[in-house]
Amino acid sequence: MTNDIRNNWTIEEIREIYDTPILQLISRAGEVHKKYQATGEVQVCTLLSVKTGGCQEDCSYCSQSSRYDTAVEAEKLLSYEDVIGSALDAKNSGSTRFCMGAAWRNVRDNSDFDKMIEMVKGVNTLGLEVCCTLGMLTEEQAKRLKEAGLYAYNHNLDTSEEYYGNVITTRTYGDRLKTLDNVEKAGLSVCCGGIIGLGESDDDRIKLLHTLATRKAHPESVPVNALVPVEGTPLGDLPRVKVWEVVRMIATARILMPKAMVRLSAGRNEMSYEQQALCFLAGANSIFSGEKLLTTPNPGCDADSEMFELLGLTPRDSFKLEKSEALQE
Ligand code: SAM
Ligand code: DTB
Ligand code: SF4
Repeated sequence: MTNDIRNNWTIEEIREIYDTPILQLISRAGEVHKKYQATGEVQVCTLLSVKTGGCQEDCSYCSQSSRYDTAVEAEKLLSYEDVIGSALDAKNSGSTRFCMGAAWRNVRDNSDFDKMIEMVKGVNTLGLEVCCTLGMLTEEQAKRLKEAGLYAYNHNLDTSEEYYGNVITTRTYGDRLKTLDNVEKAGLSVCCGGIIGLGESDDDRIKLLHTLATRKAHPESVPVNALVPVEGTPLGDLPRVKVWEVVRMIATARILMPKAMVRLSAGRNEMSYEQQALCFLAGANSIFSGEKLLTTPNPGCDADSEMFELLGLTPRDSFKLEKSEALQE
């Protein structure tokens, strides 16, 4: 394993990895993990929906699209004080990354964006890695966020380019890729992953991983979400994916992108500690903590503390990459 940071993976190579018998796959991913990551260390992150619901987009999995009749009501942007209060709580409960989400199609140059900029500044001063997920944005908007102290931007590709139109019709895969380029140009850390369980095939998952792993620079962060079926959405009746599928996706991502943080994201609420342990063995090294993700339930802090204790996991420090690079200089 000398040359394992590669961005010339072929679909066939990825398929071969993805199709490996599961225990062999976990074992190989574990070797890569041991070489590039601190085994047993898991970053704890907190999500906050700062602008909930009323979104114009038609993402067929989403509780926040105004096109579907779900239990989520449209709300206004949260106040600066509320957001900073939540960030402080997150820090005090052990989170090192704070991600603010808005149900926007794209960022607009309006007073809400000015307020977001202030929130980013405020959270940054708390010493947390600040992340935002606000929909599509321009290079100028990405630069403004960077100057305010934003560390990372989350923008998922969700699935393969071929399957995308079955899930979302109000924007294209190309639109998403353009935003990722803008995020990169602004010097922000890229967080980009997907969802499994949307009715896609294994080939669609392989193609998504191919798109991520053949970018000039791998995303620093790759969230793997399992669909949380939401009543009222077109995908509300789909069955939940099997844990083996989550493990397979995580392990393949770990092998393809050894240095990335692979985040076990949506879907954890239905997973036992044993099932989550398999995900950590397969290379996941981050979770979202707290009783809510953006709008759906998540295991609370008490359950997660118990799991960390049981599995002997330690929470990862913030800005670890930068700190280790500074030491090497
Ligand atoms: N509006 C912004 C956007 O779409 O980029 C940011 C918020 S959006 C809710 C963030 C990501 O959450 C989506 O890209 C999707 O991958 C994930 N997500 C949303 N609803 C989900 C669900 N029901 N189950 C699993 N993942 C979900
Ligand atoms: C990501 O990939 N997963 C997180 C984070 N990025 C923003 C969001 C999951 C949302 C799950 C559905 C909800 O709670 O509304
Ligand atoms: Fe809007 Fe994002 Fe939900 Fe799509 S995923 S409907 S863009 S909030």
